Amino acid sequence: MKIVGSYVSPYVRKVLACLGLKGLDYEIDPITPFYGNDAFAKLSPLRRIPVLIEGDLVLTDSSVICAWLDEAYPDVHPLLPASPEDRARARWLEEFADTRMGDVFIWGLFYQRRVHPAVWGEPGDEARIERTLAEDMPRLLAYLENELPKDGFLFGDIGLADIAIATFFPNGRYAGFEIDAGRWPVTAAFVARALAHSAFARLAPFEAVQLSTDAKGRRAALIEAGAPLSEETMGMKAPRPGVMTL
Ligand SMILES: N[C@@H](CCC(=O)N[C@@H](CS)C(=O)NCC(=O)O)C(=O)O
Repeated sequence: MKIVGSYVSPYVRKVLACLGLKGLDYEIDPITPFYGNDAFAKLSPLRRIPVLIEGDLVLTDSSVICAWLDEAYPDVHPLLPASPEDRARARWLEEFADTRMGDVFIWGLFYQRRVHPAVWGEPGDEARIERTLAEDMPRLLAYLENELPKDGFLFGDIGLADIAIATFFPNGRYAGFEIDAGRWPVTAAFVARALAHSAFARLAPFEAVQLSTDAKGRRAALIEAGAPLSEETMGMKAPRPGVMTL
């Protein structure tokens, strides 16, 4: 099984955490989507990561990939709870995370502070960052504070909904945002619990390498750190705007 996408994408992290829960081996081509070549564009019509490839099967979108993983490997660590009602709520929380948390954490913060300057060599949108921190983030955290459990995970053992939510917080931190545990104690404790789980914790060293290296030295440094890199990459040297940034 091969995953295409950078270790610091929240959607790639979500898929890798689910693969970890299921104990499945994979190799990874950890590209930033803007550097994807024509072969990548063929596999991922929106030129987004993650992509999963297994033989002739090519899947894009983290939710599609995780749903397939759960259906193809149902016996080890099911990702969704058992009852139809709980499954529906888990799917809603996954959708909320993918869509709204993606807008706030990624397009409002991480993209502006880390990706845009690194890829395009110019500062991100400061007005958008300010608005995100002042308005969007508090509203989002107020919602999560009511939805998340005080102890443990949403539906017993850690599962897809927990992972889909927690995966955005490392990107917040990489963009200089730390959750205020005094104001949002339930969410802060939940996120700390989830990120300490081995499904996430074992990925953290590779994220550190991804963030601290440039495109030239990255693959060698990741291999040195023990990351299961694919032999070939779909990365190229110059970036191209994505569908959302054209
Ligand atoms: N709904 C998609 C979102 C994937 C996504 O937006 N990935 C980002 C990286 S974090 C990306 O590829 N962005 C490039 C772009 O939108 O041009 C999923 O769940 O996989």
